[in-house]
Amino acid sequence: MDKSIRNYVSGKWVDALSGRRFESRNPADAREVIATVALSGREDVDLAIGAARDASRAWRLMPAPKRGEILFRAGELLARRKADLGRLVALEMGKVLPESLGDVQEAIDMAYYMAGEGRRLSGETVPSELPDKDCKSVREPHGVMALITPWNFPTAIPAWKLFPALICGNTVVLKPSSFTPACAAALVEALHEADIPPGVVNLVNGPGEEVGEYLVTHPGIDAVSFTGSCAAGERLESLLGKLHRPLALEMGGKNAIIIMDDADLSLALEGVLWGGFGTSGQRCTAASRVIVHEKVYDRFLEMLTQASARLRLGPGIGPDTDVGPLVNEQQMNRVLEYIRIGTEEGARLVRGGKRATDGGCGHGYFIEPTLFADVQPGMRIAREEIFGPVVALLCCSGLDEAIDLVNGVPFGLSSAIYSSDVNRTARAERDLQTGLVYINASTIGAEIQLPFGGWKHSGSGHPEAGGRGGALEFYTRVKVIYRDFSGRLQKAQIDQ
Ligand code: UN1
Repeated sequence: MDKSIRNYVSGKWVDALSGRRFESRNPADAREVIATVALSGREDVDLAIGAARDASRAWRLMPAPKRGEILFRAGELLARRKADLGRLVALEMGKVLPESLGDVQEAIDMAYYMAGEGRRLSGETVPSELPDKDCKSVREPHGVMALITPWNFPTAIPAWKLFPALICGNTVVLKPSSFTPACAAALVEALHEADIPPGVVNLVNGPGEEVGEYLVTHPGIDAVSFTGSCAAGERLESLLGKLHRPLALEMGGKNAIIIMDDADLSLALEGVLWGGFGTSGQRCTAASRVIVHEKVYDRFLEMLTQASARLRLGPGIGPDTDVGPLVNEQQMNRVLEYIRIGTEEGARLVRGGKRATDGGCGHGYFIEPTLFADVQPGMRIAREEIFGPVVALLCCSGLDEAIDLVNGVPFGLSSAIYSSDVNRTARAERDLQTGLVYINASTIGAEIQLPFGGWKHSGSGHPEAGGRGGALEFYTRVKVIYRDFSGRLQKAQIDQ
């Protein structure tokens, strides 16, 4: 497969003005080019923002249920193409096919859900303290939004941002990760075929440092939503703070699963394998720490060691693959570096730890599922996000210590507890300081109808997904309207 991916500006697929292109390659076999892609410069970003500005007024004034119909049609197109898109995700990003299909399904779900929000988008009406006066709040779009999306959920996360932004009446410029441009283009193609008016959605491709920064700081942008690394998010925070520009950030995690001595260990084992090694650990919600009660620690370690040895590495599209490649060489090297750090810090490497090159893995970026035992809370591998198939096992003496360990890192995205004691799980539910808490389930598996957002360094407090209380808060701004029909001067707080 070798696609040609262009930018999408004013309803047309266009090359970068410079004519330059870059390549998107298969991480399971880097010899294979998946797509050649328009390499944008500042002038391409200017055009995209100009198109979004021109389209802004008409889109804002289109009734939200009508906007919803377009989103619904895009959802139907995605659903019809799910099998092909799933394959594309597996090829370009590397995750296994069932997960790739799930990625696409999440985009479809979001399209349908946000289409329905077009008939809700509610504000408030409340009584006035004065006679012959009414008060209401309405939700209005920001205007033109820049959306910056990562490679690990190459259709789901762009959809998390696109569909809420659009239903709320914003026009957008999407800058997807330059490692998964074909997946993002497929999503935009569905909107194009669903007859989204020209200029409402625009797509520019290129690396974050060049194109992304220019885009988000551009005077033509009104608000920004970003998902990606902490380092990039913090940089955006400092740049956009000065511009007083609304910014939603979803960044890293150092998520943990607690396993109590009364847990169903087989169920917990499945949760750890899925949370730790699913998507090769490349999820912001990945379970990279497992905190096990001392009474079951040795037994669980043994179970996990054996089970992780059975995981099969291979290309995402392979029917027998359990764990796919890392997305690129840089990520692979970063993870290998963390494995070196863990060993140097004195953690006990019980499984994996190396790049895998056997059995058809020779030209891809594979790392063996890796397990460190006896990890101490102060170690870097227990505190920093690794974003790879590396799980750190820590031991605890009871629930309070386990909760302190979960909370004792700068991140706060997701956490989980396995226990059959309802009182213990209730205490965990109350005291865990993460935006997502799972009971007897792994750290991953968020559903789109509820907000998704991290606490502390994991996010900026503007969750994705969900409706009111979730994405719709950030993708709109609130306007309060007071209407006085008394025909005389009335003064709030003063007239009694
Ligand atoms: C991410 O971890 O980067 O919760 C997003 C899940 C998915 C979304 C995860 N629905 O597993």
